[in-house]
Amino acid sequence: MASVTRQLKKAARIILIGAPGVGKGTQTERLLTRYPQLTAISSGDLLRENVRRRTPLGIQAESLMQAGKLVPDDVMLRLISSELVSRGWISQPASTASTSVPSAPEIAPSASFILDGFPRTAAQAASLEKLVPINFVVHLLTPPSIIIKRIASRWVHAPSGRVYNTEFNPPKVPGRDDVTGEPLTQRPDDSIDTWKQRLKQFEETSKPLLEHYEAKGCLWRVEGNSSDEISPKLFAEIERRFG
Ligand code: G5P
Ligand code: MG
Repeated sequence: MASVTRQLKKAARIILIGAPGVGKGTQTERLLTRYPQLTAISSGDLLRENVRRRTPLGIQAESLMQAGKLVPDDVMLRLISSELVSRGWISQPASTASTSVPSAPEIAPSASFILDGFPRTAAQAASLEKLVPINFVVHLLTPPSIIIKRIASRWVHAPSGRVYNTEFNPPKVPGRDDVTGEPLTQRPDDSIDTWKQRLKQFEETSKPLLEHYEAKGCLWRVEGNSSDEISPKLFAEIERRFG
C-alpha cells in the first residue's frame, strides 16, 4: 500500500470489531501509517505480553487464550484502563470493586486512538463508556470460509505484535521480522481447532456488543473478501467523519 499520510481534524476514538483473523491487526497497522496522530492498543497483544513476562494476569489468561476462550471482563477492564492511564489518555483507572462509588476519569481531549479487540462483550463496552467516549465503531466482515485459509500461514513478531502472512504479506527475509531481524513465531491459538473455538466465542458475544453500538448510532459495517478491498472503504469513511 502507498504510504500517503492524512491529518484528522477531530479526535477519533475508534474500535475495531471482527472475527478472529478478519484483519483487525492488519487494518490497525495501515491506519497508524496513514493517520500519524492515531495510536493503538491491541488487547490480544497486551495479553500476550503479560503471558511472556509471566505476570499474574498473564498466567491467569494463558490457558483461556490457548483454549480460545475469553479472559474475564473484570481482568480485561483492569488491563485496558491501566494502559489508558499509562498512555495519558485518561486520568485514573477504572474501579472494578462493586462497592466503590463510580467516579468519572478525565479524558485527554485530543486523544485519538484505535482499540483492536476491546471491548469484546456488551459488559466491556458499558465499562469502557465510563472511561472514554467512543465515536466510531467498525465491524469488519469477511466470510469465515475465507478467513480460515489465512490462519495457518500467520507469523508474528511477538515483542512488537507485527503480523505477517507467508502468502499475503511475507516478511522480507523468511522467518525474520522486517524491523528487528528477530525470529518470527506462530501463535499458540492459531491451530484450526482453536480458531474455530475463537470464532464460536466471537459469534456468541459479538451480537449484544454490536447491538449496544448500533443503539448508540456509532456502528459502521464494512465487508470485503480481502484487507485490500476493505482498507480504501475504511479510509474514505474515516476521512468523511474526521477529516
Ligand atoms: P486477539 O489477539 O484479539 P483475535 O482472535 O480477535 O485475537 P486475531 O487472530 O488477532 O484476532 P486479526 O487481528 O483480526 O486476528 O487479524 P490479522 O492478524 O490482521 O490477520 C490474520 C492473518 O491474515 C495475518 O497473517 C494477516 O497477515 C493475514 N491477512 C490479513 N488480510 C489478509 C488478506 O486480505 N488476505 C490474506 N490471504 N491474508 C490476510 O485475541 C486473542 C485472545 O486474547 C483474548 C481471547 O482469549 C482471545 O481469543 N482476548 C480477550 N478476552 C476477553 N476480552 C477481550 N477484550 C479480549 N481481547 C483478547
Ligand atoms: Mg489481531
